[in-house]
Amino acid sequence: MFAKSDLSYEPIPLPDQQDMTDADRRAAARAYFEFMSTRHTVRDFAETEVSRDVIEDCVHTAGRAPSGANHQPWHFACVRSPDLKAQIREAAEEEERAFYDGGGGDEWIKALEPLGTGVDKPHLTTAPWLIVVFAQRWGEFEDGTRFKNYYVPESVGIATGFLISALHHSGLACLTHTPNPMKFLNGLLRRPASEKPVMILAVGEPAPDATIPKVATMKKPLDEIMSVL
Ligand code: IYR
Repeated sequence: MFAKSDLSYEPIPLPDQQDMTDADRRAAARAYFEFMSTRHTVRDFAETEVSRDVIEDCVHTAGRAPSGANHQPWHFACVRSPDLKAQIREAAEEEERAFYDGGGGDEWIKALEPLGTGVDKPHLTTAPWLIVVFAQRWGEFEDGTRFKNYYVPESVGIATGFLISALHHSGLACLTHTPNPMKFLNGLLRRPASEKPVMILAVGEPAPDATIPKVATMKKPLDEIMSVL
């Protein structure tokens, strides 16, 4: 993506900033909190189609995230092919079977009980899109030479957060799903060995009768997650 010659320092004025008063900011911050508080992880999806443009704009937003040395060490493989989704489901359920049969360890499996998760992953075929997030361990210049990436998990985590909030903003629900190990995704989605699959986001409209586990709404209070010094 990069040519070595692109990488020199050239400051430009900060573009396109909002002009807000402190009162505007208080209203905006509160409204965004209220809006994001309506986001819930959903496991039951409607099969209703979601257009490719919507997914493209949400992934475009993810690509606006900050990253180590601005290397943008991510790739989002967006799967809508029913055949590929079925193959992903089959491989993921096989791994989940090993996990829930004891591979995950007693403590981990017990911690998941209140969430009601299990081996069956119907969302992998019912959701109209699966977005598979890949982290690029290293990058390549146009001439094929490699360069190191920095803070890769942090950068990909931030971009995925941008993606989840863009999906919610677009009226879509998602489920972050992490079968373990996920190496099978490189083969199915033809991604290079330099990329590590990080998670699958099942994306779509929630089913009309979708439920969520009550514990998932129990968020820590502000005074537990924030200190002011
Ligand atoms: N990958 C498994 C297990 C799982 C792990 C965590 I941490 C969760 O928050 C939920 C599930 C699964 O998807 O069932």
